[in-house]
Amino acid sequence: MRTDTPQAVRLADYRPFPFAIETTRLVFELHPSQTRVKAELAVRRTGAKDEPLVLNGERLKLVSAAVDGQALSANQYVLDAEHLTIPDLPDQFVLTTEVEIDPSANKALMGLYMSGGRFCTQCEAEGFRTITYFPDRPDVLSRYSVRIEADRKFTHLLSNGNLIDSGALEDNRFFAEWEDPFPKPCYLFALVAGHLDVLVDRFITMSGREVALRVFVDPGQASRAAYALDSLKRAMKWDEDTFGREYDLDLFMIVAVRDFNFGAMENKGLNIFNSSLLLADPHTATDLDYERIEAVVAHEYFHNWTGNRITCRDWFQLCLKEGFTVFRDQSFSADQRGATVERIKGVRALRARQFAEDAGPLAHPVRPSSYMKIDNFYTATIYEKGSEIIRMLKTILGAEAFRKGSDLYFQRHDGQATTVEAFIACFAEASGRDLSDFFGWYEQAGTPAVTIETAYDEAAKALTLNFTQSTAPTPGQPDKKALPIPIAIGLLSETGEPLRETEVVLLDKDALTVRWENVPSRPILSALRGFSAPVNLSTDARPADRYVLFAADPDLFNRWEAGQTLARDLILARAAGTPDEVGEERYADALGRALVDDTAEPAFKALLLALPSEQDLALMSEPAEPAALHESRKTLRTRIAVHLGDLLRRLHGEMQSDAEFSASAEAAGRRALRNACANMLSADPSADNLSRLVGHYAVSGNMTDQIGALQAMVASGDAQREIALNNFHGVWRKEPLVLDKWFSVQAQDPSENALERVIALTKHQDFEPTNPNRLRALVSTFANFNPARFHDSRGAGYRFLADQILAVDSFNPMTAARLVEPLGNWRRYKPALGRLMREQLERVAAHPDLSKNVLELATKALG
Ligand code: B3K
Ligand code: ZN
Repeated sequence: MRTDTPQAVRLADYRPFPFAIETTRLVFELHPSQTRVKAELAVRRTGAKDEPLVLNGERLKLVSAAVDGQALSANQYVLDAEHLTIPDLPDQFVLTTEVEIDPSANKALMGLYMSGGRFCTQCEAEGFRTITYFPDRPDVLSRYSVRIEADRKFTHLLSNGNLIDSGALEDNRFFAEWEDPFPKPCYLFALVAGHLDVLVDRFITMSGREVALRVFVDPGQASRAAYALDSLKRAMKWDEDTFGREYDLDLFMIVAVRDFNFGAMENKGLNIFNSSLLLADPHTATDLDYERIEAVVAHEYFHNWTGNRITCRDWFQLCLKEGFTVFRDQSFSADQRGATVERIKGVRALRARQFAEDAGPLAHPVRPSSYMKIDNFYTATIYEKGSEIIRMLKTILGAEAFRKGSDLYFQRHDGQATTVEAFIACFAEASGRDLSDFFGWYEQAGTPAVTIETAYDEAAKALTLNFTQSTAPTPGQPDKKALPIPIAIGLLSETGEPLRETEVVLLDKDALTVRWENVPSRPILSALRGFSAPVNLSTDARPADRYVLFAADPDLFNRWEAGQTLARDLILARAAGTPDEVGEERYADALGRALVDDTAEPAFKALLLALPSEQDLALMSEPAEPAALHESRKTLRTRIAVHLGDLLRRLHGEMQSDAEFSASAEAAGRRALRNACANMLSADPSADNLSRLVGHYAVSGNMTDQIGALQAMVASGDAQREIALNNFHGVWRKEPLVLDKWFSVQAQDPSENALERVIALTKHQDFEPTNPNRLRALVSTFANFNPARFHDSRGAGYRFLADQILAVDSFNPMTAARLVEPLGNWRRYKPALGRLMREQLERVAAHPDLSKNVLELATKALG
């Protein structure tokens, strides 16, 4: 076990930095293993006279340091592994430092590193300190000018802001000079140097300014950036129309890189993207890829205002930029692709990731109050629950007051590093409402449980609704208070006619009773419409009521939700040994009726066909028994596949389009429904169905169809799948992004020997553990999306994951830490499994050279 217990950072300890860095001049002499970085900082004292200047710096070789041109001798500063400290400084001075770094050895992919022969950077949250000595904290804003010198073999040398000069140097080298007029924190600094192709376009802003748009990709890949570029232009326009936000520089650049720890990064004027979230064409990308590209391009662009122009005072305020920006990208996607379908997908992801986090040992508030490694706090809670909070704010205030509040925020805090309190204060002021209770959503972890009980008074034609809320304790927060929960409710008659339009009830105490008059007949409650709050709702509805909602609720989110709840209860009942066969038939019938409803879109029907995932089911049953849940869910799938076989086959045929590929939401919806039918049919592996899947694979003219067929074939367990898998590998082995899919499809193999397959794949020549995409495609997919096989009764799945965590931690701690989560919820599983999970967590935690990242999560998970 490590002996140096890492120190926690606490919100309560925040102190402003005692110096301002007015300008930052950086000169990079790029070299794969010996890059020189010269920094010239114009510093002004803003704090007390006797404060030393403490700069962060890690893995840097200090070559020289000088103040106002006078070289510092060794006794004039203190150097340790993480800081450069200089005492006795004047009130205003210029500090110059020169360091040497080794980008080629950087496999952690933080700071300056190399990917596919090019240089690139990732600084958020604390990567800049591995580039040069600097106050690496988001509240130190500085104006940057950057000079890059590199070998002529590169075509482009890029940094933030505007290109102001470039030219040739001796020794076959050249340079570029960049200037960013907007003060920024160092986490938004970026540099790219490489041999790149570029896709060029322009955008005219709402005030008539022309912005040059550039997307840089690997040579020969420019046409695959077209969708990203189109998404960018739509996002720029949308932000002007919806939030009044105009782009500010004359140039906006995006660069795609293959080795990246997460999705993308919003560096000022120079976004850097994981190539999986940028490159797309119909042959290699699925509709899901297209959808994510659109959303992430928008997300990073939206950060220009929510994150860059207004940034965070400290990393505890991370949700200030992330929650709001996720809300903005979700609203954009809803406008582009349809609100209901996007909301259902959003809620599915929220429940699978954030509700799971909130229910386990890693639960934390949207604004946490302490951390060891901030890298570990880029969580579903900060992002997705952070977005849900903004959504509720809008629901509670109404669209107009919400917009007034956001206008005030942009106007008041432009150019600042600020806090969540300051943000909420703008909405309180603009709406004239007291939002102090609302702030509880940021400070309290855990998913509230809401109950609604109804009583209908036939004689008085009145309905009484009794609401309660409670939140279970989470680590460090034993007592919970009531939060203001907006609950959107409508009423239907027993025959499915609307009885009362949607109304938002604000449940802001532990219990609340509401009485509605003039309700003509016994109503059916449609509550939490559109998932108006991130809570777990239970009501006194009977299954019969849910069938009415499933068939007729005008709120399509709740129509879907009713189907999910019915399916969930049937699967849980069977897993508990009390199957309801009549109920299962009834459900299949109702599903069949929903699938032939001509008014519903194919994309919506595809969502109706997807049963609750095994992970969601595990969250709903304690202790969870993944094997039983898997079997029970499979039984219901088979029943549906048999019962609705003719209909599914018919839809599968009808949804096939031979027309030219379109990336539109409508066309994607048809493909989604076709794939959903194929997937359901794979649960009934009759000769007819299996040959249908083979045919689906053979005729697929785009990656969505191809991967849909391959997934269904793998799910069927039939021997033909090996032929298809081999064929797929042969065709795509030179396309890294497609090969990732090949790994991930196999990681989801439901058959008994899936773990052996996955272990064998870690020895495959195409498995590259240093590439986060490839690693995630195999290892994370297996641990997160193949619960029946990951939770192997002998603990072999857990042992495999622990081995992977330790191996990856030796070179990339941030990515290793992201693998810990599937072991984290060990308390929720049946004791025989929970013990084995715990054992592996203990083994990880006891490793002598563990990173702080993994140590923090493993220790918290062990509790
Ligand atoms: N802000 C980055 C995330 C950085 C993650 C650092 N561990 C991307 C985003 O959320 O837009
Ligand atoms: Zn973000």
